[in-house]
Order: sequence, then structure tokens, then C-alpha cells
Amino acid sequence: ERKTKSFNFAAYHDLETIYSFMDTLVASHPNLISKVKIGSTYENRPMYALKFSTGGEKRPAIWIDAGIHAREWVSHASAVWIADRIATDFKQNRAPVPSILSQMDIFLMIVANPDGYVFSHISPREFHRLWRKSRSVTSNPNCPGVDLNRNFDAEFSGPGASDDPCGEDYRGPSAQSEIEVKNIADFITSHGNFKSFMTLHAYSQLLMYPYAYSGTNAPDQPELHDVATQANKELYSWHSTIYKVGSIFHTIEQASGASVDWAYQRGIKYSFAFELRDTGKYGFLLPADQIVSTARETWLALRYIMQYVCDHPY
Ligand code: PAY
Ligand code: ZN
Repeated sequence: ERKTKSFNFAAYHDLETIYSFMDTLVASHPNLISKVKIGSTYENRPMYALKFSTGGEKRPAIWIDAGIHAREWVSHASAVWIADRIATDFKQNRAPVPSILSQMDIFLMIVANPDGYVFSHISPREFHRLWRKSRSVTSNPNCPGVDLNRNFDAEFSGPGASDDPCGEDYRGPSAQSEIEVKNIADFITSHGNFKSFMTLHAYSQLLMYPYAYSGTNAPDQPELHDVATQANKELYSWHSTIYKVGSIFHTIEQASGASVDWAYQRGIKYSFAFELRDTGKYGFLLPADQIVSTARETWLALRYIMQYVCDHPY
């Protein structure tokens, strides 16, 4: 019996609890899951990805991260649920997970910004809960932190990011100046065989693809749009939650230095960004009783995309 059964998936947990959940999950599925340390944060916390693999050497792989923005708690919580779901589906031989994992590896990073996440838990809540950025020191002693999703080496410093350390979307002094971004980029680059890159944010209910930096269509725009549209149908089928599909530029706003643009420009064709629930009623403070339904519908979209990636090697 999986020991994560007693874990409360319908609650928000702190970093320590999520990290111990990961250890429990790995211990319960030693033949499928391992914990990969990809580096340490600015404040020297470990950064982990869960690796789901049935063997092989550097198989084609799927990257999923959550929590690059600290306050987007439903993304971390959904990733926790999804990790457990992948493990359970594999163990119970529930399609399509076993067949996906017979061809590809999945790397899931539940907390991409551990320092920011820890900060967002400090009380009093009104001062910390809405923290978005990392926690590194900047040129302005009053304004720490860099927006990690503006710090990737993709049109870095172009329009759609702030050069002011006090800005919520401060890009940082140079591309990959943030150790968290560098760790992720280095890991993906040195692995060399990622075929899909997916990042979980909140909120707005959007399923997006590149580009963020400009309104120009990505070369694969028609296919990405089609995949996202089909994935969105799967998502909708669960609770009729309405998402919009489109490029980041066209659905939200221009953003430079974003992770999906970086992944796409490095040849990872199937790059998608999710904005999970809701559309603003609760925003970042989504009630915990919506975690499992959010995770469950998101899973249907992720599962569709993973299967599609398996079926469309390149
Ligand atoms: O990669 O999803 C992306 C780019 C767009 C997001 C961003 O990095 O700014 C959009 C915002 C986010 O999830 O961080 C949207 C939320 C509601 C916000 O903070 O404005
Ligand atoms: Zn975000």
C-alpha cells in the first residue's frame, strides 16, 4: 500500500512537508521514482526533480515544473497530487501512464523557487503570502528578489520585464544571473533529450505556448495550438472549467526571459505554460478545497500532451 495514502492532498503544505512527501513517494516506488538534486538555491536549499523512469539511458524526456512563482500555491499543490497520480497509475497499470513511461522519462520539479516559497509561508501572512520572486540580494537593498520567469536566456532584457529591482517582474542583472534559473537551464541542456517542457503557474485558466516575447507566430504555432486545444478539451471534460488557449503574448501579455520561450528556442518543440485556477475571484489565495479538482483537470491535459509527445517523435 502506498504510504502517501494518508497525505492530505487537499491542503497547502510548507516546503519541508512537500520535501518529505517526495521522500515518501520515492520510498514507496523505488523502481519507478528517484529524486534528482539539480543544485541549490540562493539561500542554499536543495532543488529537486522527481524522475519517473522505467530504465534506459537518457530516454526522451518530459519536463514539468511548478512554483517558479512563490505565491502560486495551487501549482505546487497540483504538482504534488500529479506526482502521486503518475506513481499510482503506473502501479495499477492504468493507461496511458505505463506506455508513456515505457518510452519516455518524466521529470517533475514541484518547487522551482524554494526560497520564495519558504518566504511566502512566513507570518504575518499579509506581508509575505503574495511574494512572487526569488530571494537574492539586488542592487537595491530595499527590494530583494528576481522574477525567475524573466531571467531565462530568451530575449533577456527585451520589452515585458522590469529593470527595476523593486518591480514584480524584475528580470535580474543578466540572463541566468539567478542560480535557480541556471540550475534548471543547465540540467535541461546537459540532459539533451527533453522533448516537452511544461510549466505550471496560477492564476487565469490559460493553456499557452510560445512566444511570450513577441506576437510573431512560433514556427510550430499551428501544431502547438492544435495540441493545446485538444488538451484543453480533456481538461474541460472533468468539471467544465473554461480555459483559453493561445500564445503567452496573445493571451496574457508580453514577457521576455520566460522559461517556455527559452525551452522552445533550444529546440524543445512541445513547450507549454499553464495558468491554473481561478480567474480572479480568489486569485493566488485559491481555497484549498479546490486543489484536488484543479489538479485532476490539469492532469487530463498534461496526460494528453505527454501521450501526444510520445506519438510524435522528432
Ligand atoms: O510563462 O506563464 C508564463 C508567462 C506569464 C506569467 C508571468 O510570468 O508573468 C503570467 C502571470 C504568472 O503566472 O506569473 C500571471 C499571474 C496572475 C500574475 O502574477 O500576474
Ligand atoms: Zn507565475
